[in-house]
Amino acid sequence: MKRIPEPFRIKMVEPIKMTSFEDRQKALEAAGYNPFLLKSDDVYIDLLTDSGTGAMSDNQWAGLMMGDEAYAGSRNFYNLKAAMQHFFGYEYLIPTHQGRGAEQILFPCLIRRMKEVRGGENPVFISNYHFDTTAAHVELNGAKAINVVTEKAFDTTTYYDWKGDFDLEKLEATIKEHGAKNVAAIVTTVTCNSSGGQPISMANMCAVYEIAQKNDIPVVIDSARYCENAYFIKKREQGYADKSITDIIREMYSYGDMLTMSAKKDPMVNIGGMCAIREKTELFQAVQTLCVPLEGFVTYGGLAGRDMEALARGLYEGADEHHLHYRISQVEYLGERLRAGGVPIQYPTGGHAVFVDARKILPHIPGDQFPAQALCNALYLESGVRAVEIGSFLLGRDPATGIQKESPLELMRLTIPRRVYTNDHMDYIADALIEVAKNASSIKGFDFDYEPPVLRHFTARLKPL
Ligand code: PM9
Repeated sequence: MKRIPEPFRIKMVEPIKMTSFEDRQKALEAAGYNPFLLKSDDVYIDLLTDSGTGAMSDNQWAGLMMGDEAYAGSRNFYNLKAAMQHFFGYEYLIPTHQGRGAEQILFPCLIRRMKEVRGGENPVFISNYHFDTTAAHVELNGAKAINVVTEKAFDTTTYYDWKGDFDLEKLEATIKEHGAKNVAAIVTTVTCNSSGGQPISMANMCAVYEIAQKNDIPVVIDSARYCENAYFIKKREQGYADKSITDIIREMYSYGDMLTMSAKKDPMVNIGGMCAIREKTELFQAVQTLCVPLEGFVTYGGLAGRDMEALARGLYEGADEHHLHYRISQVEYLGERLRAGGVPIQYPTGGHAVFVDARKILPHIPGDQFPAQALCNALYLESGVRAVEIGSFLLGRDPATGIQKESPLELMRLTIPRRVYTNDHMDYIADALIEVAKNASSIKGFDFDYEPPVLRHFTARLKPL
């Protein structure tokens, strides 16, 4: 597997330090065996998330000095709006502090619109896969979050180009079952984080939009990793090899009516998000109205002017093809090294992370003892690498019955921050995990010491069994 050299020079460094096995044992115990509760200083390589952890460029840092911190009408808002229109073609922008900020102001308005305009009573959202905060905002607003991703996503060993695609038959059947008037929105997540950072094809996005239009349902594009999705389309889908990433992004967003974005991912800012709507409708006015008390005035939405400037510049850098080629190749390199070392992963490797199939490595640990969490803890102890669980621990309980939901997959996500770690770091991670997997039979499961009622994986404490 070829290593693509970094398309940047390193101008500033941030020291990281390796700790001893004993230090890590103590740190993990103090953190209740939940890597979210570790201190960053106790981590050598941090693969918890690619969200807000990327390295900004000199151009973005320079943008911070150009902040116009006027309370209203900051010039940076207009720069952001111009960049947003350039890529997405949506005219109406509301900045937010991050992705969930956009969800919290848009989703209640979509539900109200569904009730008042379309006469629905029992709101549901349908997605290829709702990310956990997205599902939480759906549920906090009294609606149901239904996922209809292709079944192929759950077969980690078999290669499939589009493991982020909607199962179109299931989508139509779900609309029929609940009644179109009750579907507050269809959420197209690009790339599909929960199925392994897997892309959705242009053909599938187009078909989803046709179904939505036929049923008068709005389509929201959850846009955390839209550039990575566009790159996969360019590389894998017939007819796109000669198109620019910008043109591919524009076509992708022609198959949606609005977007929410966690800008902490592809546009490489440490904080920021957006909600944008194609047309000026009552919906836009309702979202703006909610933005003021929940996020901030409509031209800053919780962001400083300087943050909006860094984001405006990041939208261009995230869509640069050289950057994307290196980015996707680095993640793929780690995936291929692990596969060569006998570690089972979601295959092909996703855009932002390698998802390791913990169920296959630890078949002796049942779902309710959190095998992927156990693997994260074992990897941390071995190497100081912090990964994150995407499985039963994250999924939680059915809010109606309190019973642990059954997770289709138990995954450990090795999430690669953008422009932060070198290819040598990838080798270190691969060597460590291959070693852990060799001794998997000695790894044990976990039970709760403390379990919060909502989004429990962030703050829960565990005890080893
Ligand atoms: N995703 C992630 O690590 C960060 C939070 S959990 C450590 O994958 C999608 C597809 C996401 C996402 C966050 C959000 C929420 C929405 N959609 O974190 O609020 O992957 O900016 O975005 C995380 P914010």
